[in-house]
Amino acid sequence: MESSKPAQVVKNVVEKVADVLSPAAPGAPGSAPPSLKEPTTPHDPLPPKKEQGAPETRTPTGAKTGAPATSKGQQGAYLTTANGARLRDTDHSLKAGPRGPILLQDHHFREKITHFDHERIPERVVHARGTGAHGVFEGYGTAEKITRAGFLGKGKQTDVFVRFSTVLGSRGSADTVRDTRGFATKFYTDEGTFDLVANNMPVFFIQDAIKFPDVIHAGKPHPDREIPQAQSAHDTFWDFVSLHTEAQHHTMWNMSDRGIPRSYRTMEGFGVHTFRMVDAAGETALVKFHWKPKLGVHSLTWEEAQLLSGIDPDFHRRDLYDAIEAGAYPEWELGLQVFPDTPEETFAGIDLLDPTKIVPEELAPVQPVGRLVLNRTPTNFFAEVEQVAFHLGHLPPGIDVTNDPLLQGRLFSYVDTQLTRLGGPNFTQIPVNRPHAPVNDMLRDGFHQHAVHAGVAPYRPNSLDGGNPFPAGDAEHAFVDVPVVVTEAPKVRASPASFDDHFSQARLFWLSMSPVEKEHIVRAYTFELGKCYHQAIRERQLQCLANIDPVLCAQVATGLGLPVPEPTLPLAEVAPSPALSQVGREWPADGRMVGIVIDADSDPDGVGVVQRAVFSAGMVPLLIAAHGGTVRGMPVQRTFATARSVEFDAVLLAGAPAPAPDALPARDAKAGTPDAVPMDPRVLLLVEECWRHAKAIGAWGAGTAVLHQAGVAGTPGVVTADSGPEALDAVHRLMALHRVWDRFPASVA
Ligand code: HDE
Repeated sequence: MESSKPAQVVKNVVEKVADVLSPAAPGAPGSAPPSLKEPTTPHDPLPPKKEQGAPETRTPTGAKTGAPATSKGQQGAYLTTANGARLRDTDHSLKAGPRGPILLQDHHFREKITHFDHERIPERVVHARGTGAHGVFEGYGTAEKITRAGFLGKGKQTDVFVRFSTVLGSRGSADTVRDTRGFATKFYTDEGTFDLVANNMPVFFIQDAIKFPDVIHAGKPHPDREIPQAQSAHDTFWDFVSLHTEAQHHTMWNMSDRGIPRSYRTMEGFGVHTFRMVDAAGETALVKFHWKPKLGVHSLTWEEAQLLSGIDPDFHRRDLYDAIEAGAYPEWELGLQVFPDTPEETFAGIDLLDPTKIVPEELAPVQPVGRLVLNRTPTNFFAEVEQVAFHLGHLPPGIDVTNDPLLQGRLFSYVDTQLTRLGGPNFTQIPVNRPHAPVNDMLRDGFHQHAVHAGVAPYRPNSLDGGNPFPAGDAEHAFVDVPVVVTEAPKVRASPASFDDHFSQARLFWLSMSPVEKEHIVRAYTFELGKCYHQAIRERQLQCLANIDPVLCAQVATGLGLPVPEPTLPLAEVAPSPALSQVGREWPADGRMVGIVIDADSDPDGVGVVQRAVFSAGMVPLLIAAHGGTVRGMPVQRTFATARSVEFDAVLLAGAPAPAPDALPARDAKAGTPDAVPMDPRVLLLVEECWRHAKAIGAWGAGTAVLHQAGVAGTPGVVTADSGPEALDAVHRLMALHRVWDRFPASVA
């Protein structure tokens, strides 16, 4: 097993192994916590907790290397007011006697309560639920021939902040719902901030920004009873997309496994629109942006996604932070599809301004231009993740927009919404939004102004401030709008005829899927339409499916118990794009979770060897046992009460735990199985679910009995071995394929 990590990551992992595997590690269960003093006098914050194995939690001061210099709060020992006066008491309001009314003069009470009353800001109208991380982008230099953007230069490193999100749910909604995901990146380049505000799907529901309120109103909860939360499985959504058929391609992506990513780390990202790049000589090219995850594209199964919504609604947040804090830094390559900038703005007959269309990678390969590594979690969620503000108009010299009507509308919307959300026009001064390039604008005053601008002449021309600031020219790397010719045309509310094709690429996507992926799509449509109350809406969407593919339509119609409609349009002749399928390739398993079940007789030395091997393969081992604390000196990270299969990417069985006193009633041992011994039913459930979700399972020694009793022994992706390392080796190889695909039924060829 080879680890593909850089030296620093390996170092982190090795240190972590030492920490977590040592029963005497500070804070480990069973060891005496060294600094757990009662909070009566000021003392140093607690060291990071080790109990749960994965995350290295920050100190409460946020004083971790890399925290921005602006970070403050809870640094000192003594409590003060917002103005710095030390306080003697914050637990009692100032009253007229111990039983009397509160006095208006209690300025500390009023400051504390008033600030609290205003702690919440409006959530984003879309993409409210999200998380983020800091990192570094390094250019390869390969894009230098088409753009003068300096951050893409060879070896150039640029700080970044990335925010991932779902679209429809509120800020407190679950991470694993079926939805599109946002993937917005802020590059703090030397030439001004560049925001690549992308999604994990390359197409959008609508072709014109003016339809955005329509599609979002349809997708959000019903206005009368405000349900369902973060779901597209309801009448208003399907009502809209079945009538507004340009949504059908994006809807197909949502119904595919792309709608339920395993992790933010395993998502592709797409700029969706075509952008224009310009080189130093003023030559232009059209491009589409792609993020390619180093770990490959990997999704949850629908049942996992549903279980996680209840068991761990923060699953994607936790996954991102755990991976970064364990040193398994998520990585993506930035790639470009490049097209000649012709007056038609088409490629291979595809209109590059139509955001409901892709250009298959087989026709225009994605060319890598740089690498993104996320290596630092936020110090303060609100300050960074909530307050970050992206905008498509944040463009460095060398990148410009096109006339895609969706892109054009977005250029207006982002700042407009941020003015309300962030309370005024000065939000670029918030630390996470501050450019790293020097700023010398003539914008002044307004709510929440933090700058103390010197000078008297924020206007041009002037002589009082020495004529400053001066406009820059090419030599000073000024941003220049590409002088694209605007054709003489009447002013109209209309779309080009090339935007009329709404079904061919939905069909292309469907035909590009493997049988198991098709099966998942059929089930997703059947589930979602099955949740609609109105039969007319189901029938109308079936009609759309008939125009995409007869097999898809027939399977969904069968599931719904409805007749199969005839297509109303000829089926498009399209060549599949194998690059769209997630099945059939191998990927590194970095940062994935391996559950190891032990019982009261498990051998600590043997289990320790397996734990270290899991770590050195770049993954995180979590010991699961009947109770917390330690088992034969081994620190336990999960118990049968806290563990559920959905948290793990694979499970190893190093024991066959007998029913614990607090277990639910045990199922009778399966008659006729070789090891029909009483077993904790929660372990059987764990194994059964892992099997159902097509995860690799390995066992050795006593653990093999669990396989027999769960009825999965000898089936694909279930490994028995003579030793733990051998079982792990086989399981690790299976994990590279992401799932044991053979286990899924695939009735749709
Ligand atoms: Fe957005 N979008 N969007 N969008 N979008 C917002 O801006 C909008 C679209 C995307 O993590 C809002 O600050 C319009 C496509 C992401 O902070 C808002 C249209 C793509 C995020 C807005 C689109 C996106 C947003 C809400 C149709 C993929 C989260 C809060 C013309 C390429 C950014 C905010 C974050 C957020 C408007 C369509 C991606 C309302 C009008 C297409 C990743 O301004």
